[in-house]
Formats: sequence, C-alpha cells, structure tokens
Amino acid sequence: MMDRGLPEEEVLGLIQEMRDKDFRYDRLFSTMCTIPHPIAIRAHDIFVETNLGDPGLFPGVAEVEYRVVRMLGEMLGCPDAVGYVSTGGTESNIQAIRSARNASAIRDGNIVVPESAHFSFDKIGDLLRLEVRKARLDRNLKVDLGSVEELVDDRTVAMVGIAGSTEFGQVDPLPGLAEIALDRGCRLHVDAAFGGFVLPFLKADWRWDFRVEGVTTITVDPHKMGMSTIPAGGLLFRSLQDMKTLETETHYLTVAKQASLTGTRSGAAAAATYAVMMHMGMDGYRKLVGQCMDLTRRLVARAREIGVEPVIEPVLNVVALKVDDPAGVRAALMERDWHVSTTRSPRALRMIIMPHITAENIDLLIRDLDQVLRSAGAGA
Ligand code: 0PR
Repeated sequence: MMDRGLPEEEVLGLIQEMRDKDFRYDRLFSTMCTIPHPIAIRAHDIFVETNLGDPGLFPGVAEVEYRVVRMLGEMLGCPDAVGYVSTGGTESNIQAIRSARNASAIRDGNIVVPESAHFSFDKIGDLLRLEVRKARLDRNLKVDLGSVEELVDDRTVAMVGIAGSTEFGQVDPLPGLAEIALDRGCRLHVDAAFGGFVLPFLKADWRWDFRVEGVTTITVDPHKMGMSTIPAGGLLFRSLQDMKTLETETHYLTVAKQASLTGTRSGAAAAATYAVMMHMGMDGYRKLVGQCMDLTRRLVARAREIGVEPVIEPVLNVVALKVDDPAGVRAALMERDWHVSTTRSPRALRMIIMPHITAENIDLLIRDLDQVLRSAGAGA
C-alpha cells in the first residue's frame, strides 16, 4: 500500500480500468450466475454494512434472513424448513454433509454421490475426511439406483442426489434415492444449487424436493437462477435437530450459538434475495424460467439446423452439444468473444441459457459455431 492515498477520482479510474477487462455477461454462455435484478442491487446497497454473523446487532437483517428461509421452504415443499443464507452452493453442500456426519456417530465414513456431482463434494471429502463414492450414471446421465445401492453401506453418512447437474442440467431420480435412504436409515441431501430456482417454475412436476419423504437437506442458490447478488446461497433442513448438529458456542456474541460455517456473513446478499423474491413472486420466476427454456429450445433447434445434436434433450436451461474436439471448438469460439465451457463425460460443448442470454446472441453464436466446425472440417 502507498504511504499517501490517491484522490477518489483517480482510484475510481483505476478500478474502472480493471473492471473493463471483465467480459460482458451477454456473451457468457459458461456461467451459472447472471446480472442481478435491479431491486436486488438496491437492497444489497441498503444492507451493505450488515453482518448476519452477529444478528443481535442487526435484528433487521436477521428478520430478512428468516423470511427468505421461509419463502425458500415454501418454494421447496416444506414451509417449516429451517436454514440460513450461505455464501453459495459449496458452503451449503459442506454444511449439509457436515450435519449428516455429525448426526451419525460415524467419523471416518463415506458419502455416496452421483458421478455428475459438483466438485464441491471432492472438497467435502477432503475437509471432513469422508470417502467420496461416485455412483454410475445411466444413459440419460441420471444416477443409476443399482450403483447407489451397491455403494451404500453401514458407514455411509449421507447420500446425495442432484436436481440440476452442473454439466448437463439433469435431475436424479430423487424418489428412488429417497427409498434407498429410508431403507438404509441414511440422510439424503439434494444439491439443487442450480435447479432449485428452475424446477419449481417448470410446467412438468418433477418430484425432487421436501415433498419427497426422506429428503433431509437441500442446497438452493439465489445467486444463480434466483437473480440475487453474489454471495447468496441457501441451505435448508427439514428438521431443526439436524441444523443444531452444526452449532458451536459463540461466547461473546449477541447470540449464544452459531450454525453457519462462516462467522461474519453478508446481510446484503440476504436482503437482495428477499427483495428479488418478493418482487418477482412465483409468477415472475415462472415467466423468467419460461423465457430461458424457450431460448434453450431455440438453441437446440438452431444447433440441429447445422447438424449438431445435444447429448440429452435439455431438462433445464443447460445444453451440452456433441462436437468433435470440444476444447478446440471452445477455444475457437473464445477468439470470437463467445464464452462456452466443456463437459467431462461424455465430452461436449456446454452452454447455460441464463436470463442475460438473448435470442439474437443464440443465433449469432450458432452461426459462429457453424463456421468454426466447417473450418475445422476443412482443415482435417
Ligand atoms: N452445486 C451445483 C449443482 C453447482 O452447479 C455449483 C456451481 C455448486 C454446487 C457450487 O456452487 P458455488 O459455486 O456457489 O459454491 N456451479 C457452477 C459451476 O461450477 C458455478 C459457476 C458459476 C461457475 C459461475 C462459473 C461461473 O462463471 O459451473
């Protein structure tokens, strides 16, 4: 740091220079975040200095968080669910598994997750010293129940199902997983970090949330399809008892116990989430998700016009396209200022159709994809 600070204008100029290096959201097909709703940004601003880690000092924002949890619980089929606003999917997944581990007497156990699980579960294995067993997927890229049954044993502290997988947007057969969980007396965590703000607003009724008996915890991220600000994650527990397994004593704070992973916590992101959920309502999200799904179908139709097929018929607003050399195609698209990503198995080109994506940019992207594939074909 310099001895003497710079004038405000100069600092803002420096900040802007760096900000200008960031890519613009409308060209980003690789992200599960989006431009927050304007009302979320305003609420974020109003609560910017608040800390949910010491709720006695900020009873206002503590009430906001309580209301957010209540709305999330209603949205996910359990109005009495408890939980908190976390920093995102990774923290929520860590805490869900930690609570399951704490609720069981096992300390060196395992968790059974689908092969398609987000990499946060590898971090969890490392942090909590749990073996991460990965169950096979079926040809629709849903977890194979037979494989799960083979992997679950008496040292399994939790099973995991995904409602909206990171790479393919697929939804695991949660009722089947719940049956196994109930049968084996095992907790079942649902990672709906992405799908949690999509599935409740689709016309088809997927059975995956707390309405499925046996589901104990759910991760759902307002900073993804919820249109809130970063860092807004959500973790919900069906039972208060399970959340209590996470509590530590907090001697000198205004509250005696804390269940969250981090101490100081952004009240701003919780307020942003409250504001956007209150403003959008179920209807607003239905419309938003409807638009994203329409655009998803448009992308798939345009891809088919140039002879490219999706790996699976999209369930959510995630598309994986079968192309030769996805990494090479991704790099070529990046030269044209399009940002897409790739999947591991099967290898494909991955695109997420977030609220910032427009029909025009889908058409332009597919036009460029066509050119990239043709020149690769010509060069081969
Ligand atoms: N669970 C699922 C199903 C996810 O898709 C993700 C993140 C997580 C958990 C972890 O959530 P946090 O990143 O909030 O901790 N999925 C995205 C991904 O890995 C996150 C992301 C978002 C990546 C924006 C890039 C990006 O630009 O693809």
